[in-house]
Amino acid sequence: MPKPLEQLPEGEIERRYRIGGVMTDVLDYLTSGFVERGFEWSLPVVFSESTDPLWPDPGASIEKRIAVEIYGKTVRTTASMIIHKMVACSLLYPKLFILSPNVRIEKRERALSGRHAYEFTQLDFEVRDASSRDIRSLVEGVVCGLVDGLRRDAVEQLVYLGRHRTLKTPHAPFKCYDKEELEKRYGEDWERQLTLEITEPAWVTGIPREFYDFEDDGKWDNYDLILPQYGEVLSGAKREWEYEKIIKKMERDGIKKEHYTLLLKLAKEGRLKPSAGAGIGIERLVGWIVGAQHLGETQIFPKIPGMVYDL
Ligand code: ASN
Repeated sequence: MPKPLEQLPEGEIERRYRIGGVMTDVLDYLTSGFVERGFEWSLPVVFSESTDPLWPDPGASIEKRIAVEIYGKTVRTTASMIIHKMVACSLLYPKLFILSPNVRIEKRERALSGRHAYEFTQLDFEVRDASSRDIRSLVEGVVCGLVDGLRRDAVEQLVYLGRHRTLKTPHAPFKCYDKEELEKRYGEDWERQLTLEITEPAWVTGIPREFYDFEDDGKWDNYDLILPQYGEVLSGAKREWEYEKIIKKMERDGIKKEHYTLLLKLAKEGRLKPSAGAGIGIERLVGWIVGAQHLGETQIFPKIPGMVYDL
């Protein structure tokens, strides 16, 4: 399990320094890539009345939800900026991205997965009037360009980390699997099995989950990006924008409508616009690139489920 910074032996400090170098290159590439593609870069928020319900989500495992009272109102810490993205994308920026801290108090047994942290960073982005296909092509371009760029410019770090030979530039378009088909083939453990089977990043589509992902007649227009030997690094979807549909899904899922007052008001007034987007887990992406055993190795101040260090 990754130790806190002040307890790391010298050799490990050197390794972390190299991982940090890759992190800098990844953030540099991603942020400039999105800016060059015409996205506005917005700053994140921490407290809001509405945040991602993370429910129902087959992948969620939340031990505790954080809600505090400030100025006479109950606010929640950001679980993801999905609601903010949908609103900002409808009312202001047709294309935007945010590097946002996400707080998810995962169950403590998830410390062992090596892929969970109770605080992590997402590059969350959204595009007005986009289709799922548009977003998947965009992501494929970004991922291929990123790996290509690192293989060219971060040779020293990748050689040191033992990844220069094994990290290969993927080929777009990535393979695409239907979640139901995978479940038929592998059963409930489909994600792990797929992770072991693939040698390049691959898409999984049609995953039943939160109300904001678009669903038509039981068919979900959403996607996860799965990295070989690693697992899910990105999730996204085309979004719901119509009031009646959102209300129906919230009622079906037992979501508290009073936590989504503004979103519902905008949808009712027809001010919520169709969009699609996704969020990339930065620590997971970097963890895969550098070959980390635990994503806490990519965080200077690890936030491992169940373990609260000083910083
Ligand atoms: N960022 C994700 C999305 O865009 C949502 C999430 O993180 N739960 O769909």
